[in-house]
Amino acid sequence: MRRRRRILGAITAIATLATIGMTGQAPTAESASGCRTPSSDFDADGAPDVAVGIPGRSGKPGAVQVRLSNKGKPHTTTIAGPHGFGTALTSLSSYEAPGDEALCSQLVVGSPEESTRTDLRRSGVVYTYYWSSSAKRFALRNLFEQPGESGARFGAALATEQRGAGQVTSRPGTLYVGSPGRDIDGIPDTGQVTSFWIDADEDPDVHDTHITWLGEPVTDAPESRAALGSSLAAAGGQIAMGMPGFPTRGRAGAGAVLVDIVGTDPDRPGPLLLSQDTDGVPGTAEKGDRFGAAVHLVPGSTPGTTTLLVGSPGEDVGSAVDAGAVTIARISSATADLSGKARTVNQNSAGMAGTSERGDQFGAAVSSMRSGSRTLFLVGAPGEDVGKKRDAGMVQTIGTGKGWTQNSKGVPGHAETGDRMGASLGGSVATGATRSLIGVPGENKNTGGVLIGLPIDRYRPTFVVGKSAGARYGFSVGP
Ligand SMILES: [Ca+2]
Ligand SMILES: [Ca+2]
Ligand SMILES: [Ca+2]
Ligand SMILES: [Ca+2]
Repeated sequence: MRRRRRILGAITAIATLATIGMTGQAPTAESASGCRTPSSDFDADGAPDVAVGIPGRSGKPGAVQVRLSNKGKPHTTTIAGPHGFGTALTSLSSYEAPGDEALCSQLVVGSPEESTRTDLRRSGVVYTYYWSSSAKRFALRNLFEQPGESGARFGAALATEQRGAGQVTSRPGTLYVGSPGRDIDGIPDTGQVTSFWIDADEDPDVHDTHITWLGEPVTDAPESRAALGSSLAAAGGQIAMGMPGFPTRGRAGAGAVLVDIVGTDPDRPGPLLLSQDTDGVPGTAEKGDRFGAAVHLVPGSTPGTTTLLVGSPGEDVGSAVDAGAVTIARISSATADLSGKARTVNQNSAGMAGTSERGDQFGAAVSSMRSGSRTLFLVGAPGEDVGKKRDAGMVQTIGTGKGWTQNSKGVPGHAETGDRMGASLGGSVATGATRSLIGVPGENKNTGGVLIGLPIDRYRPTFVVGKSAGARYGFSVGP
């Protein structure tokens, strides 16, 4: 068994802001046992909501738009922020006791390009908001950052274990924050993941529970440009942390993923280092594969295991450079070991739509969805060319032979050069969402758009386009 290798985190200096006008709610018998609405339901009306990150391009301001179901009268609200605000999104609970129901689905926004200090650049900030039903707006609850380091990009990725439909949680969730540009021991861009929980106090404190970084004995030493925390996923009691720059076998940018068991037991097994060099994982670790550029976890498809999807958008398939691949691995819930052999698919594999071509970047985003009683794995290939339209993008499900571009029947819009459909994915079942969310951040000269749902099971998807040129609406979608 691997030893626990965690470097227990000293509590780092964290700025918090006082809560803005939290109104206490009287506990009721019905709500006494915790959060009953799914994570994706920010306004707690029983229907999932959609959050869209609009981080802006070329220094333009960022924003997050939330499309609330609002008891059948859809209400759209936008939170403005600096450039990069909305790069990552998730939903977090701070529920501790009856009366904390308004904190069950807080919106968490990563803003890695900003800094609250004038002597720093791109150190990164994370914000939390709660929906104020009386004020009809998201109210800032707190913001926090790590001790200063320019270029750390704290908040470039976020993950929390989500609460699906019918699930109840009664403890604060653990929020994981990636800082892929963090330097450890002076080694550039080693990257770091820090976990937090945020209490339910009126003047909330952010508690950091541990810090994960690379080094003895996970690896021999922190690795230059590993970029740990570039991607994150949490589900089934596990956390997957992508480090697409990790030099597996000494190959720059081959990439790897750390998978750890969530918890505080110091005797629990240490994290698994998974790469294309791991026994039972197909393929070969090569320069620029970027294994771990995207990760997604699906709990419980086989009892006692969690299914991990890992995107390698830089994988070459034959002579097709950066055609991309996705690895599907089952991870033991008890030990975080690989369970059985992993498999890898690309667009040339049986049961896959399309053909592996140069620059497809299949696996740049990975997620999952429900179709009838089946769980399907969803993959984005934002570099897919559609006819002569370069990088129009495509999404597809593994093993079904099905894929969709904006020229597919039932998909609104048109495949155009640079749309990059499938660059981001959200709306997995684990959040309580009922429809997949597919980012099209390059739509209309980087105005961006989001496709809500796919034309399957007789569903008619909708396509929402942003309002501001260059804003990249749909760079992230969630939760
Ligand atoms: Ca809702
Ligand atoms: Ca490879
Ligand atoms: Ca292709
Ligand atoms: Ca288009």
